[in-house]
Amino acid sequence: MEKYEHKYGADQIQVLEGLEAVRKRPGMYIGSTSVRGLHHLVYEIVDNCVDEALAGYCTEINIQIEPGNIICVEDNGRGIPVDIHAKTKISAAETVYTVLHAGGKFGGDSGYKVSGGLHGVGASVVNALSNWTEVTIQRDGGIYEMKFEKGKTVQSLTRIGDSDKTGTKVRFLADDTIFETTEYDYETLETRFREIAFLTKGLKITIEDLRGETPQKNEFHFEGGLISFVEYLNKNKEKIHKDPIYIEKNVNEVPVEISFQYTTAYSENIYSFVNNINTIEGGTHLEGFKRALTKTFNDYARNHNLLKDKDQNLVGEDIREGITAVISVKVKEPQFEGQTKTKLGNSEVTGVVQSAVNEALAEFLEENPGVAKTILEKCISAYRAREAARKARELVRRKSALESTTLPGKLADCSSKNPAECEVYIVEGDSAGGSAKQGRDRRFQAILPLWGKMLNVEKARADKIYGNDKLNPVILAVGAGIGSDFDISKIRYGKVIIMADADVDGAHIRTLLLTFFFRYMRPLIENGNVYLAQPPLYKLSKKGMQDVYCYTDEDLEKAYKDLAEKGIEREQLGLQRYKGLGEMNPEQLWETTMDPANRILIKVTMEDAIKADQIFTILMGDDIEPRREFIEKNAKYVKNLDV
Ligand code: 28F
Repeated sequence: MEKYEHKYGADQIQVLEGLEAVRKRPGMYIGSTSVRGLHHLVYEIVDNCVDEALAGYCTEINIQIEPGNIICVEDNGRGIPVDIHAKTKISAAETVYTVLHAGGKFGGDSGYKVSGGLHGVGASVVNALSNWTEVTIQRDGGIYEMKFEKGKTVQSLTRIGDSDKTGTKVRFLADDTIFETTEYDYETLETRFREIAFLTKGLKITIEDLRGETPQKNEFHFEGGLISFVEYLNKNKEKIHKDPIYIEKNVNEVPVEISFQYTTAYSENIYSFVNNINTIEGGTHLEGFKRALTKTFNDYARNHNLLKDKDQNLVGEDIREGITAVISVKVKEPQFEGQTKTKLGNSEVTGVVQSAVNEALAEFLEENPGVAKTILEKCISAYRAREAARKARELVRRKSALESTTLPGKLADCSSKNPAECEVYIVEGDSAGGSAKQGRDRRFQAILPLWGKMLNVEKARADKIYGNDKLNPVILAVGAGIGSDFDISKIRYGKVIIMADADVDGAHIRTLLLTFFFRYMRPLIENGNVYLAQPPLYKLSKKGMQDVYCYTDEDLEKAYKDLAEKGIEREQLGLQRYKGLGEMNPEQLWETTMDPANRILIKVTMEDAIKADQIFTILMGDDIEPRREFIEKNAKYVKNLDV
């Protein structure tokens, strides 16, 4: 058996320093050591497989979560090169796994390196942050294996057999002294790999969970690529034209791929990606798409007399009403900006996307006059609704200007007027609202009780939103307007906290409010001002003992164990399961859910909002079938879901 021995030369020292740096400050390389950082380990490895697919050599990627949260990823690409570097006496493969950023396998030439959410820190970071990593490579007729522990080579590349296949397999166990948790969330990984399969036409990705007694497996393989992605996003919506429109063009060596389809919904759903990274904050590629869409549809409308000369131009908002779109570009040197580094800054990309869309869309509309007319009719009616909404808003403004208090009657405001320290609790139901008003700290906490079912924002156009008596109080309390008028600098509270029961009604209110904020006050979410209050699920009590509150089932088990260690058995304890906020008196509500000293608040992220929006579409959309599916899947919570 041939074994490659090597000395600890200068570059070996440099390797050890590099990996030490990663282990000292992991957050610098993978964002955090929370479950999000843990998932990034998998994304980094899979991105290397995706690069091999983009280069045209890999058609399949299999991911397994093995018992003990060991990850196994395998591709059928060419296999990482095993030749020995003349100078370092180390194989290319070992270099990729031990030298930081050594994975940039495609420089400026033919292919593209997609990079994970953290811009391709590479496999060496995964290696450094894992208790152990083993790599098996098949190529050149042989099977090669190498092993590492916390980044250090414990077995150099060794040929262990023959093979007539090619590919790379990596298994690793994340280091539990570095990560808060090493428990992978199957649904999160499944969602990301479905997205990658949509973005990489023809690539087959399977993911398997072998941990529990109920193994799960999903296979994603979309020859339709972005077209399939749009069809998936529109699954529960009523389309107004049969097939998604598809544009694919290479402009100045920037591959542009776009698909979009209009539905009867009023919201716009546009997802944009750069090198497979979901640019939630948008950027120049999205800007180029929006500009081209507006220009092309207006030109077509004028050339075909759908817009009279005296008519104003349709604005972006009218054109994008009801659109579901996915934009995917690949950029060699992407510049990411924004709060969460998910906004594309490269200015040259705007023009690239604009010219690609202008040309391809104009041609499509000329060749498909029926579709063009249907879409434009919707845009023009949106224009009319916007006019009506403007008038309605004027009316509401005039009306509220006339009324002495422009604040909703139900709002119990706080005395401080400094938004940075103020917070408003939007509370479900008058009873909980009542005890929240009594329990709160009125200096910086305002309470806005909401009652009954909120408006079904899916069906109502903007004009109904302004006037609606259920949402108007929220709009007026936040004080920053809605839609294109929304101005984040005018918000009256630094935190908008949704406090609803843990039951299905509470879930319904949460979904509706998140959908409303996502569609009409999106900056509030992007800016991290929206939170969910987390009331306790249980209370353990015993005479002479301080009440113990538990927020999850795991908390409860842990409390039982801790108390048993103090000699207090389960039987001696009273257990109350909270069905709703109304069961807590003001002091308990304050102490457990409102007091900043001990409460638990969950900050709403854009992903949460997007998921709520999709759930909302299922609950409120027109198709009955998906709603039944959703309810059956979530039946265990359903109390009286009367949607
Ligand atoms: C389960 C994880 O990492 N797959 C990979 C390749 C293929 C090549 C490569 C990777 C060249 C020298 C930098 C093969 N043949 N799966 C993976 N498949 N890296 S990672 O090249 C690495 C660069 O070092 C590859 C010809 N060119 C590239």
